[in-house]
Amino acid sequence: MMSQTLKNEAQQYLAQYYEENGLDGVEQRIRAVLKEINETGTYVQTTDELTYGAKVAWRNSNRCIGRLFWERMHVIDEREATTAEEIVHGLFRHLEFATNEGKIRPTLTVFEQGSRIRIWNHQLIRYAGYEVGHSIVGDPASVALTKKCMELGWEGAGTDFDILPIVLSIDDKRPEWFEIPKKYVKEVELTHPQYPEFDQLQLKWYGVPIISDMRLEIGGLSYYAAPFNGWYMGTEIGARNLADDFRYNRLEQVADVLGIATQRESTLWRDEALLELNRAVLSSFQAAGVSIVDHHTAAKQFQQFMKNEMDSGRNVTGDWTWLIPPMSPAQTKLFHQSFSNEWKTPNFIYEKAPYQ
Ligand code: HEM
Ligand code: NRG
Repeated sequence: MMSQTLKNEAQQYLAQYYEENGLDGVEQRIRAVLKEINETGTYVQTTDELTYGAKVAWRNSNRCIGRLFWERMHVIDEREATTAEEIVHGLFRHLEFATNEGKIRPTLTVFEQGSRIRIWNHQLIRYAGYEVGHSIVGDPASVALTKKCMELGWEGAGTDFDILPIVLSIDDKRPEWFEIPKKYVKEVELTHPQYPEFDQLQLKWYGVPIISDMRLEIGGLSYYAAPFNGWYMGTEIGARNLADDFRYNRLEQVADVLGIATQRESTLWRDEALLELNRAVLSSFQAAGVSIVDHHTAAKQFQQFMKNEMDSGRNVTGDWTWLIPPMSPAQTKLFHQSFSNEWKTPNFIYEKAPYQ
């Protein structure tokens, strides 16, 4: 970033941080930061500045329906970690702390600023995908990363649910991979509250979604390694990951085991199978004591978030196409609202994967 842009962004964020937290001394802090940029070309944020910035980045995530809880995220400062081993242990600590035996804690771990450290995984925990002949075993969304892992010497068991290793690179050094110890990975086997036949599908999903490939931007600084998590909304698993025809594509099998006839579209068998699959997701997570939210509750929580923001004198930005849930969207208030999709900073930004 150009030094003048960095100065502007730094100044703007510091003003916001001091203002929103009712702190004194903003002029002095800005003077010190400008001097530091003149002398070193960049600056270092305090843990408090960084922590609040990460929370505001969540608040500004236009595509996220879960933002009501933005102030209650745990931020872990791992900027001292430099070697791959130190970083991976920081990631294991994140997994353990965030999972919390199922009572999921929204958490973000931040590593050194800049782009030296890259996490290659899209999420810290995700299933591998293998091309086998003309079909795919596992998660089709993971095929490219899975290939890379295998080139690096990793071997998966070849099931539909192999957890990928964590892949890290530092500078332009060859990436290293680390298998995640089982004790850090909570998974939920899916059963249906009414239909025992559902068990035959042998479906499961992991408990904690931890996005690890987005860049966190705060006050002109970029943190390329800043994985974060909340808990799942049930439809992410039941209406997308397991249902999309370009993902696990399991709707026909769900219909088959539940005895739903699939001959005619107008019976709405897809909708029926989707509903039962989503009931299974929510009830299995609940029975296993793993935090999850249904889309109706999440949409109501989002209305509370909007109210809180308006009461604080801020306007809420959002991306309607992402905010509406993929099941029964018109049954939520969100569907009937519109949002400005203006981009605010601090925020999370997509980055091209290091292996592409
Ligand atoms: C997107 C829910 C926590 C940042 C989403 C989506 C859902 C969601 C349903 C859309 C995902 C999709 O369609 O693929 C939730 C819930 C949370 C939560 C229920 C529980 C606390 C968080 C946290 C952060 C965050 C802690 C960051 C600190 C984002 C971002 C996106 C997103 C950046 C967009 C991702 C993308 O563009 O691929 N969230 N979220 N969310 N959420 Fe949240
Ligand atoms: N749809 C993705 C996860 C995207 C983020 N969702 C959250 N984030 N709930 C999936 O794996 O299905 N979060 O931080 O809680």
